Amino acid sequence: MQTLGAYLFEYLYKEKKIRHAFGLPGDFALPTFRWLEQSQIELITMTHEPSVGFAADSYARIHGLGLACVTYCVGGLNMVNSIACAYAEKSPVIVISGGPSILDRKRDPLLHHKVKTFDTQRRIFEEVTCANTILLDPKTAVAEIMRVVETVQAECRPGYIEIPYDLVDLPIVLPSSMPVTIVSTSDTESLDLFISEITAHINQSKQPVIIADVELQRHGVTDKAIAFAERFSIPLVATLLSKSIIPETHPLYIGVYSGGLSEAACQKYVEDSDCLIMLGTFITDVFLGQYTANLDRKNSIVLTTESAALGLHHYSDIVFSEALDRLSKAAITKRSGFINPNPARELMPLAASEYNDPLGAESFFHILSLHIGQGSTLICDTGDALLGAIGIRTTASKNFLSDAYYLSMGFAVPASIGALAGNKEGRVFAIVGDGAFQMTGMELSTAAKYGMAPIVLILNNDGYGTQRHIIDGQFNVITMWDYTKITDVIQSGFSVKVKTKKQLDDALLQALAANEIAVIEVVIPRDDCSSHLRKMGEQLGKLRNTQKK
Ligand SMILES: Cc1ncc(C[n+]2csc(CCOP(=O)(O)OP(=O)(O)O)c2C)c(N)n1
Ligand SMILES: [Mg+2]
Repeated sequence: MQTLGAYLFEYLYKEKKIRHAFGLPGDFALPTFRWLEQSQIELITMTHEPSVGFAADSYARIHGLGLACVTYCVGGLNMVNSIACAYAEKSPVIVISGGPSILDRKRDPLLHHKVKTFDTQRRIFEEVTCANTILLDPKTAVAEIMRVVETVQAECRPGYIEIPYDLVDLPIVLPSSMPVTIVSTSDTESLDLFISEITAHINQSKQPVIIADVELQRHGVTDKAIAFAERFSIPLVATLLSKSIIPETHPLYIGVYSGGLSEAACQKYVEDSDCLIMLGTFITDVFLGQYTANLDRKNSIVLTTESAALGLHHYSDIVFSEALDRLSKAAITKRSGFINPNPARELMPLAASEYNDPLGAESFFHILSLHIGQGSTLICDTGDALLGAIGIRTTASKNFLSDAYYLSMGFAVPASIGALAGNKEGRVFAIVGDGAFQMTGMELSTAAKYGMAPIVLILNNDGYGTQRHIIDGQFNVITMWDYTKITDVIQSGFSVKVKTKKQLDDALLQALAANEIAVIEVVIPRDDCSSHLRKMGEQLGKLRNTQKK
């Protein structure tokens, strides 16, 4: 008879195709980690739990399901922010935490790591997961595991499984019948009406445009949206959160829309549209460019996993993927003569006359674009590392990752480990501010341990640059580090500090030629930033600086 531990990881490997797990053990979780290590899943142990969560999140965004294993409270609670990020941005991560034994729970001593009640950690995770369980009975454990994992997959949000350390070695009882996956279907009348009304609306519009957003990627239906766009020749934009789910060199692709933070031609096209087709869109303040957006709500079509609407008319019981299928077959008139107002442009290599120019945020992104080859992945942390990337075009699809809605600092370096796990081709670039690097940059130690070779670009603008544009004070000052010493600390890879355009260009060539960790400290003048960050700072300054009002 199989034990719970053996069953759990075999199920996740065989049925759910999970190949890597990210974790950090502790005594309550050690018996579970032993089963994990004996399974076919490759375990990557990291230096700190926030990083475990971010790595599992990025792995989930790429592979469809992530796994984060931690110990009780000290580990799990350390990871709440990362799992909150995965919840907010719809990333399906399974959290497995060790926990006190069933006997401990009966005796009820002040057990180490316990906070308030034995249930505290589960209740906290209830807020940031779509399903949760504490496995207290071997007879129901299998059904409980399946319930949580299936819900995670269906909702694309994290789930929580806590395993008492004594239970994991016990034989499990397989349920007599396996739970049946319920496939939801649309109300046909509602779906017919929705499709016929939006078809008429699209046909009578002059300038329809699709906003292709994050739910398309998370629910594996991006291809349906692209097929719809191509079939009727309707242009598309992405958002910062969905950037690169549409290949950024696609002739119908206009750029990233983010209200007043967008590139001007992209913003104008979207805001002049008399028919916005929002597919899988999160209407966030980032999407709205901190409320600088000027969108025509009455003429918008919204289709997400949670709603279907045309203007202010809402349609109930419509399944996202079914409606997308129907859209491609609808009687929509194919358009002709679309002239892309913001096409992908051929990038100009550096001219010799620019070699000694000092670097700035904009020139950094220009030079970086020259080096992002086919198959490479770009991961951007919060700050100018993200906002500055709005205008760059990646060459392949699905190779841009960031927590562009939740905006937690510290995402990029650990996420690069998640992206490198199981990645045999293409390089992974992590772009990170100096402030964010001070949060999780030490995770490069994990990259060294597993022979991974991320290229890390630290944008050193001497502190919390983004916040200086909102409200400045001593709180935005951080200690200046000698960032290039990090490779001495971890005794792996090479590092270089660059101040001019040519130095950056050379450093990137060197990094790409070497198959080891590369850390490039990019010195950006303290008062410089991308135009996107400047605009966002001005706008957030107006909103947050209430003393000025
Ligand atoms: C975990 C976390 N803590 C605090 C913040 C608030 N915050 C937003 S931007 C920022 C400064 C970022 O500094 P840095 O990483 O150097 O990037 P820069 O703004 O300079 O480009 C801070 C502290 C946050 N977003 N996430
Ligand atoms: Mg900074």
